[in-house]
Amino acid sequence: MNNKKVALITGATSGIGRATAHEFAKHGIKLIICGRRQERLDTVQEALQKLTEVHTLNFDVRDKDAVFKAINSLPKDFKQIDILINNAGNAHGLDPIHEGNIDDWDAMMDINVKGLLYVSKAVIPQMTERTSGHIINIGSSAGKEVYPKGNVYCASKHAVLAVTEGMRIDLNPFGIKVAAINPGLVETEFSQVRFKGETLADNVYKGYKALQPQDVADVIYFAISRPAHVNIADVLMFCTAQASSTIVKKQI
Ligand code: NDP
Ligand code: 8X3
Repeated sequence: MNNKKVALITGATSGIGRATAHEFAKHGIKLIICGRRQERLDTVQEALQKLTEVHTLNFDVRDKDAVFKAINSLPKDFKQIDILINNAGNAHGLDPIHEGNIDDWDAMMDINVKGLLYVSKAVIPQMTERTSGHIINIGSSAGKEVYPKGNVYCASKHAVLAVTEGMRIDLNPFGIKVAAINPGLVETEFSQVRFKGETLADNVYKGYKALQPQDVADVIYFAISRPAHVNIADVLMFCTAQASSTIVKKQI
């Protein structure tokens, strides 16, 4: 009999999600890795299948039908999801509200909030049925405070925190753990996406040591490896150089 836990990680093709997949694989957790870039999924799968069993799912979290189709298509060995890491997301743009781009707003609300809800809706019923499971939503320090030009991204991450708290309350009768892990600046492809590949993105992590994806993966693994009676409900983590969204000590 195979007793290994199964984790589904969204946004596993890059950054925090990919580092988490690596960390979980080291500990023998079976993985369902998700993202839109199939070649990246294949690369991660190839790297990790020496350590654990890995299944890939390619879908856009914005596409409700694709989310359900993908998760319902899981083979028998991966059907029981014990751990859900809702990580897929990004910032799109950094503009004052009166100059914001509506397509950017749609992307952030559709991916960071609605996408997280769709994936959760597809996974939660089997957790309530089994009365067990662990859901970790990747929020942000931007879900705890609003910074200049952060407006809609901050709103999306405040929503992630509200949804997390709502899940924790509603899933309490089922013994399901729900948590939010909220990092500050993490050096990933995040700024490339936010600034659409502009050179501005190159400077975001310069002059200080930002959190690395592995730092966040370490905390996620710590959270999921606690004893059954312990739920790490909410974590705010910064690099040492960062005190708040707007205060970062940089070498000039
Ligand atoms: P990356 O850009 O490196 O990774 C984002 C991941 O999300 C990719 O794997 C991407 O996969 C996936 N993704 C994005 N859009 C979609 C979509 N529409 N459908 C499916 N998957 C999608 O960024 P990070 O690792 O930094 O970001 C991960 C999470 O961490 C996000 O929720 C972000 O808001 C949060 N966060 C990041 C911080 C930072 O400073 N970097 C700080 C705090 C929180 P693909 O493109 O293949 O679909
Ligand atoms: C990512 C961190 O400060 O760019 O969520 O919003 S920040």
